[in-house]
Parts: sequence; structure tokens; C-alpha cells
Amino acid sequence: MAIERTLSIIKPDAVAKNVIGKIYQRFEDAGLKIVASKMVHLSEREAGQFYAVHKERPFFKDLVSFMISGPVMIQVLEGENAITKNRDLMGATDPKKAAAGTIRADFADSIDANAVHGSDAPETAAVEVSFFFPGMNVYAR
Ligand code: RTP
Ligand code: MG
Repeated sequence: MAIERTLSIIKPDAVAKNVIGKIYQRFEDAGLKIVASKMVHLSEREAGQFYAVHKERPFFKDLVSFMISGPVMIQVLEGENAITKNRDLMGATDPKKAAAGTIRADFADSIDANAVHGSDAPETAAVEVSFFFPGMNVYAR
């Protein structure tokens, strides 16, 4: 099985709720290693660049405002099928639709304040890892 790296963000709502440790525990229990991390308060420009794929979507402005409303915890997770594994741990975008036991089911309040971000494919993982950790290889050594 492929050892992958993926970008994960604990969003401002979950940081404010003081559940970084609980979310990290889920990554670790699933066999994902935290191989880089940093806490940042994103600027409007950084959040807009990061979510540039959603620029034309009706929710873009709210998404950027939310992402800059407080500090976020950003990490690179590494492990077997890390991209899919992380998305499975996160649950559906809308917490009302997220399966029981997922991070969003347990910690998210709404489709906007939905606790976590995770890269959705190898291509986006590569772009997102280097966006926040310039020079870091997206491939595990
Ligand atoms: P993410 O990128 O944050 O990991 O979330 P995702 O893949 O599950 O969802 P995506 O479609 O990429 O959307 C990015 C974020 O935009 C917000 N959103 N709001 N109001 C809406 O209809 C709506 N749709 C998406 C969510 O916060 C979502 O996480
Ligand atoms: Mg997404």
C-alpha cells in the first residue's frame, strides 16, 4: 500500500473549542503520523489563495472570513493511504450528514464551521503541502 502525505487543517472553530489534542489523537489512533505542524492566524490573502479553487462559489467569501476568524492548526499527516484515511476520519462536509464517530460529526457545528480541512487527492495534497510548508516533499521518504 502507498505511503502518502496529506495536508490537514484544524479550523478556527475547533481550535477555539480546545480540541486540537482530541483530533490529533484520532489521527494517531488511525496510524497517521504528524510529520510537520504549525499554528497560524491566516491573512485574508493567504486564505483566499489556499481556497482559490472555490473563488467563484457562492460560499467563498464566508469561507475566507471564517478561516481568518482565529488561529488554525496546520499539519502534514503521513501514512498508508493518508489522503483517503484522513477524509474518512473527517466525515462529510456538512456535519449533519457526517457519519457517527467522524471528526465533523463530533466537533463541527455547521457546513461553514466544520472543524477540519483535508486534501482530497494526490494532486491537491502536493499543492497544499507546499503552500504551507515550502520545500517539503509530499512523498514520504
Ligand atoms: P475542505 O476543503 O475544507 O476539506 O472541505 P471539503 O473538501 O469537505 O468541502 P469543499 O467542497 O472543498 O468546500 C470547502 C469548504 O467550503 C465550505 N463550504 N460551504 N455553504 C456551502 O454550501 C459550503 N460548501 C462548502 C465548507 O466549510 C467546506 O469545508
Ligand atoms: Mg475540499
